[in-house]
Amino acid sequence: NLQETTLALIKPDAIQQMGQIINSVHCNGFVIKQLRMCQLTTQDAQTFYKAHSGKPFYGALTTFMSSGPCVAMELVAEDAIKRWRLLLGPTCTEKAKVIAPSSLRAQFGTDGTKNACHGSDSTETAKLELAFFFVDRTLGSCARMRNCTLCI
Ligand code: YYY
Ligand code: MG
Repeated sequence: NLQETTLALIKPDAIQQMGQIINSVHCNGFVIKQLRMCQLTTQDAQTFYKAHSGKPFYGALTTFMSSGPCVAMELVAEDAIKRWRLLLGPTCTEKAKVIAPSSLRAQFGTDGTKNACHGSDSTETAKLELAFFFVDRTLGSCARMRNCTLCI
């Protein structure tokens, strides 16, 4: 029954649908505590997904994640980690379309790698992933990441 926080990402393939995705965030009872839009470098993407390094999809995943802007959100809700992943649906978009057609990945994903959104999978990863995106808490400074194509 405790309020919990999780890291949610809108990935580059779904950035044009951010309005609909943020609407789902609100409709499903999540509160947005922090939000930023940024473009990861390949190195940032490799660090974020380092748990998957060595897997056959790692190269395609990190190339995709650095191919355009992401929206990162700190979401707060009761049971936020589990409930956000439930709203995401299965990792593979094709599978999501079959078994969870109203999930975010079914609605907005492209394929097994370009799957619209991310959610932390445990309290430990949520803490690490939130620190990855929201380290800069200085009021009034530009918190953009290196090589952000929105500004250069
Ligand atoms: O946590 P979740 O995103 O649902 O899946 P993970 O198993 O942690 O994989 C991270 C990320 O890697 C996934 O969102 C897409 C991509 N991926 C892939 O491209 N191909 C796979 N067979 C498995 C995962
Ligand atoms: Mg994962």
